[in-house]
Amino acid sequence: MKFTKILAATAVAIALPVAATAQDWRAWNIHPEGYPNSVALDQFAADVAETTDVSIQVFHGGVLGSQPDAIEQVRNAALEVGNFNLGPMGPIIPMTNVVSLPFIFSNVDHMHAAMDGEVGKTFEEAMTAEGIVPLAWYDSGSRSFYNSKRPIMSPADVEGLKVRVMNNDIFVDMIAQLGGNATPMAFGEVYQSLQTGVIDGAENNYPSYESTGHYEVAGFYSITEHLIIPECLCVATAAWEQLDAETQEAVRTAARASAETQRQFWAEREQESRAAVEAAGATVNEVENKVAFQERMAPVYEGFVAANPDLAPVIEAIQALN
Ligand code: GTR
Repeated sequence: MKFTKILAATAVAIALPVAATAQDWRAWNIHPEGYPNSVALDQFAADVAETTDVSIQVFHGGVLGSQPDAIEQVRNAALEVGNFNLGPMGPIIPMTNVVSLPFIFSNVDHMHAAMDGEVGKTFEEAMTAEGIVPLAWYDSGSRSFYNSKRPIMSPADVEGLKVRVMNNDIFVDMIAQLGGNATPMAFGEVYQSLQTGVIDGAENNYPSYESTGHYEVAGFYSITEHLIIPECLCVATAAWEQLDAETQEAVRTAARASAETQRQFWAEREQESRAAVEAAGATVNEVENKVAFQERMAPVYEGFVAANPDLAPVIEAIQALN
């Protein structure tokens, strides 16, 4: 309950201690207003303002900087809140790399089963210890390749393509195994790089392919669904620890409700975005033999497990849920 409300309700004139939980937070968001994640973040901020003394100002559209920088800032509590994809978190919190392994989840339900269960708790502990508390998991659908040159039907079609990836060596390796050349790049730079031919393609879900306008400059979208990466609604551990237990509970409740909203809007937006890009002239093609792509990823897994033997049980726990 808000301190001011308590004060008004009790009408106590004596000097009560200022609520230790009064906070002004800033939230980082890469997406534009109206995007499912943005709607969910706005709801989160409104609910938190309603039920606690924490006030959250949400900055949409990546105006607070690139995602890798924002993750660092939340970790150092220079920023308090962020909606992060776990892809670019891997270089900072190694455990999160597990969900960036291509084809680790066979579909979105598999991802939800993992993140809403024990695997999600394991991630929560590891992330919290590294300075970032995931309060709830958002959906990000599945990512597929798109480019300006040709439809991708088989791994051979990726050969020689310059493909933008999120900031993580796993994705560089993933593209290399398909014979392409990966360029890690900030999300906000992709449109111009596609337009000027610095890159030929990238990979993302339908809503981001559509909201960024990438379909205008890279009109072949091929449904490889090679990555299904969860996103978190995250708060800086240092900021979180400033809150008393009651406030933490209220913030968590608001975060869970925002995740429900996000997942609902997400499901609708995926379909709308696909229809919108096709109506605008993009060519979307099914990929019949996804296993051909999956098989190419064996060295990515081998290299990852060799470098991170402690994470093998997490991979196995996820695979066991399939
Ligand atoms: C989007 C995701 C963003 C960002 C972006 C990217 O799908 O929601 O957080 O990771 O992809 O490709 O950089």
